[in-house]
Amino acid sequence: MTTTLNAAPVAAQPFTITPFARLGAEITGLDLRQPVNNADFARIHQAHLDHHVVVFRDQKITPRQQIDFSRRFGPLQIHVLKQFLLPGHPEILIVSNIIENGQPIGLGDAGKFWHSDLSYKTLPSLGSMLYAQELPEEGGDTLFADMELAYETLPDDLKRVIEGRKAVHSYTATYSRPKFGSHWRPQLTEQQLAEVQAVSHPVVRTHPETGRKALFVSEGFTTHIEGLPETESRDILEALWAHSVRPEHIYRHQWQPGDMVFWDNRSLIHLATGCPAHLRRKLYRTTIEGDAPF
Ligand code: AKG
Repeated sequence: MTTTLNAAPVAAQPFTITPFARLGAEITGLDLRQPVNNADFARIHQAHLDHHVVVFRDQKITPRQQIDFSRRFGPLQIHVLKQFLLPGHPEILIVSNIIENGQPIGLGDAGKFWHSDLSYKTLPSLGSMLYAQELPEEGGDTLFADMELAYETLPDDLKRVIEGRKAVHSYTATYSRPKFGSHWRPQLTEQQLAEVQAVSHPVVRTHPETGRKALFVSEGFTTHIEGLPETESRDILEALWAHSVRPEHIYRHQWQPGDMVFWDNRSLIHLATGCPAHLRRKLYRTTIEGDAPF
């Protein structure tokens, strides 16, 4: 005789989703240390699609729990800068300005330019989860710009010129930009360089889940629009970047202890505003793989 052990059903959690004024929503009353049942997961997934950024408040999770929860949205991507991965948990990238024993403990300038995570990969990221570990008393905000709204409100002449075009995204293009200074990022090995070959993606992408169109270019990683003379490509990209980050497209996240922010890299770009160098800031990022943009 065989006995079947029925797993106990996972209890629902009575959490609340409260939209922000312009973009984004916060989720309160959800404890990510506890299992999240399928119905609750579906609500979170929908909130992410509807609001583009969701802020899970008051979390007290371990790296393992962050990884497991992130994985429910898709496979995780491992950052090319292996020296900044959390020991024992390579799925977590440490984002930090902290220097210990003369060495940075994490990626100090993640987000110095507007960007969409891993847009320089063939399969750019679906979304990223950034979980606060140590927050400065001053500064350290993260800005998010709505690239669907940016596309919708783009003047018709710009829409016409980018229609059907592709642009090149490169991880290393930013290395040569004077704004970064001379020592902001470590040299890449041959193997690391091979992992980040430039790719091209549509300038306007269609969200694979909602069908909505968004601009998919950023100051951080887009180098040029294919098939246009260099100066025209530069002028158009600068016009697109300026339009994307108009104040009415932006949500400013002011971090609170326990925040984990989950944004959609298919519909947003983001920027770290930075904080005074003497203040410590540390966050853990998981990055979820998405589809090839179309
Ligand atoms: C990233 O992880 O891609 C960032 O841009 C970090 C944002 C932040 O540190 O506020």
